[in-house]
Amino acid sequence: MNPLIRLSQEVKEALDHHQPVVALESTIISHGMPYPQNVEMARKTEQIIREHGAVPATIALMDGKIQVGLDDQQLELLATAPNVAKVSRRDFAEILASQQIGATTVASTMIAAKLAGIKVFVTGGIGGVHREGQDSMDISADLEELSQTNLTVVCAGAKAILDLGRTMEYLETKGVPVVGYQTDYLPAFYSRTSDVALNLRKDHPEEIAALMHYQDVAELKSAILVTNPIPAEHEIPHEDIDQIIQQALAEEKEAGVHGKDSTPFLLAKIVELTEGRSLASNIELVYNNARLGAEIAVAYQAYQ
Ligand code: PSU
Ligand code: MN
Repeated sequence: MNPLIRLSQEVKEALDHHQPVVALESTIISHGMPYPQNVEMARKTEQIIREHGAVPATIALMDGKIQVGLDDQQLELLATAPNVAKVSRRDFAEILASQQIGATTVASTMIAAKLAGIKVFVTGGIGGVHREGQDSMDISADLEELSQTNLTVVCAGAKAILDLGRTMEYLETKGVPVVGYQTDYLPAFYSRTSDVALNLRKDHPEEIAALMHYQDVAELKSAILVTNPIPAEHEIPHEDIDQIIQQALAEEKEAGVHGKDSTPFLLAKIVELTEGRSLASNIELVYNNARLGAEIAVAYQAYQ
């Protein structure tokens, strides 16, 4: 095992016994949701993964180590401490070197999961090409990571704060298979569908496990991105959310927010403008992804 990795007891035992493990990110906890909903979401997500036969491994940087599997105290710290850094690939070494507390994004959680030997990772939404990204060049490092780190990432698509069409073009250029789980169209996070058609649909976790197997054996170095629509009873229709997103983007421009503060700013603004409705949806889609991620990790056991 890589010397920077520090495993919790639960994760260590699971990996030692080749049991299914599902990685979880921590930026969603520290920078994606308010307290105390963030810590409740994190605990319940872990619980859902256990109930579906896998072991959860929430990842963060602390004490100069990559912590894989967090105890209650560490989770609480990530959810409440004001000085938690948002760590993407660029920031990874520096946060370790300076022994700061770092919450991992999709990109950096992928790096950590790969080092720990974990094949499946569950999140809410990935970063992507921001609207007007063709001018600002604000393209999440998540996309580049998906192109170079082979594991399976389960998400609910991408938020409409992003340019979904350009995000998909980028992933196609980089050779990342994007799977619609029981859908032919890219899910748009709060909404079950967008108008972006996908070229790959899978209806069962076993089919995704088979895809993972061939991705491995063919030594394709990119990730597989599984997009899982939010359950219908929790979705927010396009008409409702689009206008809110427009307003959040306008306020961001006015406040002059950019770079790594952009996504957290927009997420918090949308929660505020929807009076919490978006938060409830966000939490439910993570639970839905946790169920699917655990099922995929269990199905992948057939190939280990
Ligand atoms: N999208 C969400 N919720 C999130 C994030 C994205 O709906 O919490 C977080 C994830 O950690 C993702 C990161 O990896 O934001 C992307 O940030 P950036 O756009 O700065 O790369
Ligand atoms: Mn960015």
